[in-house]
Amino acid sequence: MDQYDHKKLEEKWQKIWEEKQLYKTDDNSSNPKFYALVEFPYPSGDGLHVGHPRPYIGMDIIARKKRLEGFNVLYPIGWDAFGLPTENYAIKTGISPAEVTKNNTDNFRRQIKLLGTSFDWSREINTTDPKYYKWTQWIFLQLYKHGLGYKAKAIINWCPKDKTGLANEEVINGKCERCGTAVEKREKEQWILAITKYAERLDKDLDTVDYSPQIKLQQKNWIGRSEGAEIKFNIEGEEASIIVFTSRPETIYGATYLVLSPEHFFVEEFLKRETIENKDKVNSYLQKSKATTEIERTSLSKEKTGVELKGIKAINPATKERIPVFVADYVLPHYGTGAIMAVPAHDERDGQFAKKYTLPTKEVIDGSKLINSENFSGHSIQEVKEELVDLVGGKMKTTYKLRDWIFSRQRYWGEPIPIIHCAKCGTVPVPEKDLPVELPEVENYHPTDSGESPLAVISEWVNITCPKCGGEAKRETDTMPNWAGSSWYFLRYIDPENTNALADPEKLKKWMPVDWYNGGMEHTTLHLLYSRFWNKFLFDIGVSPVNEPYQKRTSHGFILAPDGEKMSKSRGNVINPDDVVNTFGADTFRLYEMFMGPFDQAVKWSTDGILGPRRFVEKIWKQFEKVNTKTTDKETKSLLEKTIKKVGEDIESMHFNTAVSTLMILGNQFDKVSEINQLDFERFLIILAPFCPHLSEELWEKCGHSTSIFAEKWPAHNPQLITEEESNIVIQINGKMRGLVKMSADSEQEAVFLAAKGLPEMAKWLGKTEPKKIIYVPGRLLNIVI
Ligand code: ANZ
Ligand code: ZN
Repeated sequence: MDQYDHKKLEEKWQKIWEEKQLYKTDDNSSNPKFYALVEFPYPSGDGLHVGHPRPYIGMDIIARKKRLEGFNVLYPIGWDAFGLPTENYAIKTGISPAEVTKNNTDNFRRQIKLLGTSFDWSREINTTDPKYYKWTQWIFLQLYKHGLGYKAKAIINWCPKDKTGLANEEVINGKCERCGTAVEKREKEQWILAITKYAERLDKDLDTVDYSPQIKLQQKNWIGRSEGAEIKFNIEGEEASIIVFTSRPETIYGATYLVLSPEHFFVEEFLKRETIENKDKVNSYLQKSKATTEIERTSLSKEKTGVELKGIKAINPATKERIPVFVADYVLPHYGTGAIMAVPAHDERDGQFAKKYTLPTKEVIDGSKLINSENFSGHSIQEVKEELVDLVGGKMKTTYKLRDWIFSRQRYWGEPIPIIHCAKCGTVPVPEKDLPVELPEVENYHPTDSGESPLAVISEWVNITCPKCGGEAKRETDTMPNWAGSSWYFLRYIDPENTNALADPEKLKKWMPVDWYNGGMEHTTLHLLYSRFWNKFLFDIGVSPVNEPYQKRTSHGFILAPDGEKMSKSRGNVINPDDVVNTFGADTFRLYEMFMGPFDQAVKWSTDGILGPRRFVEKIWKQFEKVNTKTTDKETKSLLEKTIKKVGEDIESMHFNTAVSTLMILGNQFDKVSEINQLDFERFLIILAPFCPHLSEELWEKCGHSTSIFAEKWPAHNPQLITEEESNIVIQINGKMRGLVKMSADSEQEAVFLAAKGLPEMAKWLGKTEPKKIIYVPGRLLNIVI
């Protein structure tokens, strides 16, 4: 037999698969559908590193198994190609981002193909392609027309170096995630999407999907649903009042002071007054708190600061007591009403604050009962909560932490927002027939010095006639954030060439929802939330056929560099998959990536670690010489059945590492025997095929087949041939030991009872009467009560 030559063999099969279009999805197949999705990559100039393929290989294994099980599988890929790195490169070099993107995607495509992945490349999409972003713009227009897109002044994080607004998650410890410059706050007119209108559904509908518990929790925390009440506190001797939001209205008898956020409108009102004792102190406090980040403000460990608004008192509507009013930055402007009733006995932050400023603390809750609360004392919280809110004239209210989505950037490399500003007609949407609004060529990709997109200086692009009145008008020059294109891409894969609609409704109905979506841990908050929001909106307007886009969502861990750090060009610790595949082959690479550790956890790359998988592949290659028509011995046969069962289960639960080790154990067993029956070996090849598709195809061919192994059926295991570890199970009658049966430790109660009945010494107890009760300790003891 030939030497194992991974290069020859992998090139051969990749060519055959491409020629036969083996992974091209047939929309007309009547087999049950399975839509497998991975997060499409951002094609950076650095190319793929070995961390990128981990999710592609994992989902590839699932997709291949599903095909073997008879599903019609859709497994697509494309490019999420708008974004800053390409743009910054264009600013530096003057090369257009479109050209850079083309080169980068060519390189990524070549690399991904080398790995023997089973993507349907005929459906490849690119978010920067005008044929694609036409529909991103179209969705924006629908949002706008339904009142969910609006322009407003917003405080944004501003990077003075990149000259761009940053999303909160792009600010790391107060610095720009990309360039490390200290981030400033700026007020700017921004396009905003009203995602908060969907907060309730985004929270509640998590009950209808199969996401890992951790991902659900992340979504829930980000949405931040909180049930509570809004309660009005009057200011003594004035018309003015302050409304607070509390999640613990039952503690109102312990509310000994109020706190306003520095941004609260009443603070400004207050400072307008003629006579204020401590105006300067309040003013200087407001100045100081402006410089503090939100994270510092909410941190429990940070010392609480604040200042009293001297000269006014609020009235606690329950106790009727006069209580002081403070401004303190631990209260945030955009949550609840931006004002709280402080209950130092039961809220930690209030407690710290009260201690520092020696404010009264009053306990009003003991366990789940109220105390020191007049008529309500002695009652349980649940009993009186709503009645109490009623009594003080408040109302029950559900609040969300989620904020509306700031949707503009003042940059070049993004989808132009399809809006026209007319002096006479105001804001006019670009007519749908004029979509896409294409990005024009520019000389210079740098934002203007006043912080506008470079589009703003191309007068022949900006100046346009108003589609409504024909008068002079200007185009919007803001572009969309890089979250836009990925908020609906799963719909486009279903019908990527469609020019009349974002996708054909019949095809959407056939393929949606995505059956299984796997992606990075870092995208399980925002991307997941944004795309669920867009899909829900599209569902509401009759475009998407489903309320939730993803039936199942899992995530994978990063692959770290051998030094334990994140791989990055600047650290010089990147491992390029091209080199690994060149030396060891794609099959070995795939096996190693799945074998190196639990799929959902971070693992370090180790070039030594890949030797084991390589030896396994070579071993299997040689074992073909033992294949013949004789019967496989009992022990090997039993292990094969076990392996088929375990590998199937492990793939379904993404326990790829234990699936690989199970395959390796079988490989060792094959080594010990002198012959393997061909049919048994073929069943083994089929379960190996999702992991090592090239090797399996080649050996399958050597077994005499002329069609692809992927046209086969996933084998069923034979449970009767699985000999488990046997154990002695004690049989008791009414608690006394009367016999022993030797059986598999995972036998069911029914089987053990039957075996016990078969023991001759049991006849006198179990002969005629039915037992009253049977108690079974699996694998150890069966107590029959008669
Ligand atoms: C009285 C109280 C007593 C509170 C108690 C808590 C415990 P969650 O549950 O996260 O929704 N709060 C309200 N608005 C705030 C704001 N803008 N900035 C900072 N804190 C604010 O939190 C709701 C609780 O957080 C509210 O209930 C309020 O304090 C505080 F034993 O009111 B509570
Ligand atoms: Zn007009």
